[in-house]
Amino acid sequence: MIKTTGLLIVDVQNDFCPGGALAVEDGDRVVPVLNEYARRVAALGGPVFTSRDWHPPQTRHFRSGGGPWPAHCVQDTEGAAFHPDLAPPAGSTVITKGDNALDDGYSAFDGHDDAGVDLTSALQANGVSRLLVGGLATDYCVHASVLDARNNGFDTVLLLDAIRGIDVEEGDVARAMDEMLRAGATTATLDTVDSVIGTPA
Ligand code: VGL
Ligand code: ZN
Repeated sequence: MIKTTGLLIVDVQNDFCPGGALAVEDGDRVVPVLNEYARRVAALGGPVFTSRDWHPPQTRHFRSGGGPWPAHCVQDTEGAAFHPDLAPPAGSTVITKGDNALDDGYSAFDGHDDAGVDLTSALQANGVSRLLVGGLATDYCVHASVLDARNNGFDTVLLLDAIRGIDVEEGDVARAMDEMLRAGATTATLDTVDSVIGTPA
């Protein structure tokens, strides 16, 4: 059976890149790699989704509201904008999450497109059965999104060369990796992904 492959690019936003409010070390290094994955998926006719953390100024997610994080990715700020070099193909879909003051919105599957359609429905509408996942941060939003992708029945491929983590506590990234693999995620890199997703005929 031919599988349609989609790509989910998680939270490649200025605040998660060096210089940002919640910078992930080397977070910006995923950008050119993800652009190449996006090119390959689009060449196969697959859809590309880019999620964005999109918090209101006051939210339970921030320390100011009792949560764990400094303010980051506040709606309509420069920090919430996608990294300027991220170049998803025309027709890609933005998935907004964390936009409710009561929700952390770690998972892209808790988000919605501009029409309010959730990610699972959007993937199903595109016939996607296999989902490649990369972006930021490995131990938070990538982790939550990969586990939800598995729970929603998608073949889920974690892109090892296109993720970076925070490691608030040392070992967080390793634990997150372990959980994603135990949940049935497989892995690929740019060197191996063509053997997973195929190449254009
Ligand atoms: C994220 C912490 C707080 C993420 C978002 O995108 O991984 N991490 N909000
Ligand atoms: Zn956040």
